[in-house]
Amino acid sequence: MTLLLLGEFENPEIWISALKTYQPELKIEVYPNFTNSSEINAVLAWMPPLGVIEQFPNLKVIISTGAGVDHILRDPNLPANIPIVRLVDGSLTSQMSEYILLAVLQYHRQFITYKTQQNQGLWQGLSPRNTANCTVGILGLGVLGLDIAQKLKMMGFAVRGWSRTPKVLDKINCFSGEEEFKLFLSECEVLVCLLPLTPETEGILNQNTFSALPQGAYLINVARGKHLVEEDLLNALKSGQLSGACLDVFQIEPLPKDHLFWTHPKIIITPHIAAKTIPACVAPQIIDAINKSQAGLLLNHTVDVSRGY
Ligand code: NDP
Ligand code: OXD
Repeated sequence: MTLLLLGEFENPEIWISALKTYQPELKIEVYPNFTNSSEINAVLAWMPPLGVIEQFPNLKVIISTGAGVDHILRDPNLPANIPIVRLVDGSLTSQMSEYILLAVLQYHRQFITYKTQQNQGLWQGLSPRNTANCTVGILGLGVLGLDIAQKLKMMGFAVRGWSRTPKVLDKINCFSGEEEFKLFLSECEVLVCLLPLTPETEGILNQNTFSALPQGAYLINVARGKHLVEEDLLNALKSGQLSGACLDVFQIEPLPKDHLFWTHPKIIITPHIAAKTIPACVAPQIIDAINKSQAGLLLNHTVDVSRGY
């Protein structure tokens, strides 16, 4: 049984060592260096090169090294009927919630203005804001969206969420489907995007969405760069419809050196680090997926390819 690491891996050795801690006898190869395509039974992938996965006739499972799977599903030649598994992991969830909490609090407690005032040597308190009056809207109430929704609720924010299917959650105002999208947006002072990238969600952070938000709303995008129409964001910041944005993901990554976002005074950027997979934390679930797929058992966290997530 052989596992192939395929695509972008900053440090394959760390992955190999983490996986071998749990299954020392597992044979692991790193693309493009593999011995025999018919020996590959499992692929662990991040941004796999297109057209490669279909070359393995005895493949039993494709595993994403992250929570998202858009980077795998973009391959038009994926073999049908091979299960795709994504990671659901406590360390990913808590990193994501920490990042969003930081971004929400930075906006809510006006740290960006205080930093400007510091640069000007200005000692001046701004009007305090009542947390209960600040509505944070979460696009996507899945594993990650639900966790941050609950944490923000515990901190006293008014929280609402939007999902594809209806949900009922304690003290979180839930909306679903296209028909309730505008109603959901109408009170979001802060909008957080935690949707998977699918044909339905691509470009969802656009001028129509921004104009349905209260004036001066703040945007946090931690999902995928392709959710955001970047030009629409720049226009909304210029007009004051949005007061600022915190972005972790971009249409092109790494963000090109000459991109306007780098120096925009109302935009905070980070290099796709909101929640980074820690190999030692996720190795057990990867080994479990490999072993179950070989034994023909039911796998956890499989993706519904027809839904795209
Ligand atoms: P889940 O699959 O658990 O949740 C997805 C949520 O989005 C669900 O609530 C789902 O609705 C909702 N959704 C999907 N499609 C639509 C739609 N068309 N309309 C309305 N709601 C929709 O995903 P996770 O929470 O685990 O992860 C979300 C995304 O976060 C990942 O796909 C990835 O892109 C991104 N991510 C980014 C990271 C970073 O470092 N920046 C790190 C990790 C993840 P329903 O509940 O009805 O199914
Ligand atoms: C993920 C990511 O999907 O890091 O896990 O973006």
